[in-house]
Amino acid sequence: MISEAKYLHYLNSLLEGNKSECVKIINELIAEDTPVIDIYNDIFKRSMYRVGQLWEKNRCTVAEEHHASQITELCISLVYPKIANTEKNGKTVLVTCVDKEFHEIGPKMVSDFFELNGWTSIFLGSNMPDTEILKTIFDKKPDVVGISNNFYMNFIRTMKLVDSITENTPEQKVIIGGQAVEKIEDNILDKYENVKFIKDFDDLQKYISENN
Ligand code: B12
Repeated sequence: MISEAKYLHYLNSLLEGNKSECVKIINELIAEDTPVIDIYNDIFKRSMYRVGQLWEKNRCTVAEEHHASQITELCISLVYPKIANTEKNGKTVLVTCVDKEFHEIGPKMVSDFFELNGWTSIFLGSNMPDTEILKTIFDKKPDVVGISNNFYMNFIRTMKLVDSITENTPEQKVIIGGQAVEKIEDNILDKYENVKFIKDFDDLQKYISENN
């Protein structure tokens, strides 16, 4: 559990664009052996959601939001050495953003979370064309494909991609996540046998435990 004081210290540093202070706080948490999932949920996710609220209310500029994203991505990579040496279980996940989706922090953390649980993860990042995703599925034959979609305008693209994957590789297990998907009615995925919506890390932990 990360203290409120630590979170607020990080958030203020992030909003000030104080990269070195953010790095210092994360390095301290790592040195204290704070669980990766706590750093991801209670620092990175929470602070970026707060940045989003401030941006919505015009209390944070677009430049400040971009800067906060850059600092967050840097800080996520500081945590990676805690993940890198996890013993592998032979399973592979492919994690990607849907085409025209630029929010890559959430799926990057999802990719790391799979690695923390022993999976090999292929993380493709933002704005991936469907054809390239399909090609990678054919080449790498992942056990699971994870698709990320935060911007609601891209939801139609997510469903198109899900349709292409299920048409071309009907046995492929697919999970989809992100804030755009959260808002969609549950039963939209009912017709797909192998497609599941995953809301957050608790949900993901459950999914991974069932599929390890
Ligand atoms: C940073 C940011 C950006 C950055 C992204 C930089 C980057 N390198 O990623 C930039 C500047 C590019 C950006 C652009 C835009 N953004 Co923006 N952005 C954000 C912000 C502030 C933070 C995103 C983030 O990192 N969150 C933290 C991560 C950890 O959370 P997460 O992504 O939700 O991930 C969690 C779950 O959703 C889930 N999950 C996510 N993906 C996956 C995938 C799988 C497989 C699984 C299992 C789970 C999973 O697990 C994660 C852990 O719990 C959010 C605010 C917010 N509430 O998130 C707005 C937000 C997402 N953006 C928004 C908008 C509107 C935009 C723009 C349209 C703005 C504009 N007018 O240009 C563009 C759209 C660009 C596009 N086409 O994608 C809206 C989206 C609303 C909606 N649902 O449609 C939000 C919510 C802001 C708001 N309050 O309105 N943005």
